[in-house]
Amino acid sequence: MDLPAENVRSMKLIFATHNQHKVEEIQSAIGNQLKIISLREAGISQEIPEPHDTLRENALEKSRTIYLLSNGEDCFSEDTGLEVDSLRGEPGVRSARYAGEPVSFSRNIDKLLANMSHSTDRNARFRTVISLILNDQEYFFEGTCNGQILAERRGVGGFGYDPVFVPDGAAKSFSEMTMEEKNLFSHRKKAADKMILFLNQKILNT
Ligand code: ITT
Repeated sequence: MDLPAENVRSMKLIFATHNQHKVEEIQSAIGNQLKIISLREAGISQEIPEPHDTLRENALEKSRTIYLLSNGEDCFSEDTGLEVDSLRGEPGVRSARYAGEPVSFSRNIDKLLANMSHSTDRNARFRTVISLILNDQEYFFEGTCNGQILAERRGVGGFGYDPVFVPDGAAKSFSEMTMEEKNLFSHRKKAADKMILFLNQKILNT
């Protein structure tokens, strides 16, 4: 597909995720800089596989799947992992299903806290890899957020591991923050900003 000419605001991109929290966060991170089409709006309900051992490969699998299902629409996806130093990078690429199926944010946190019960090193980071397919070309953007894992949950907002993660430089857990506050630190926001910058530059150079 050709790039819509004048600016990024007139572009539309399908966001290849079934995680509604991610849709809300990406929409908040991007604002009105470009139009995001959710899978629901695109009429796509198929499960998207994420069988690989790296965030990058899984992100690419998701965007390629939606690219094919949508007959070649521009789209992007992201894969995110929580990497805990004292657990040698776990749960990492397995973050969504750390405590097995069916996916449960609560059981994942229980398992994480149990595995870290004797850890004095609480260092961890969220890492997001965005995979963008634009005009049949593939691009990647990464964002990380370093922080600490709490010994117990704090706050009720957000999703996933947010109740036990305090980003460096903050006093609150992600769950205690508004979405705007989380965006000041967020791995996802950093990766999204890189994609927007890339799209703006691409259009300027077209
Ligand atoms: P899609 O594959 O459909 O996008 P998903 O939830 O399966 O959705 P991931 O494979 O990227 O997404 O799973 C990453 C998991 O890591 C996710 O299920 C959460 O448990 C956790 N996670 C991701 N981003 C997070 C964030 O910003 N805050 C807290 N936990 C997060």
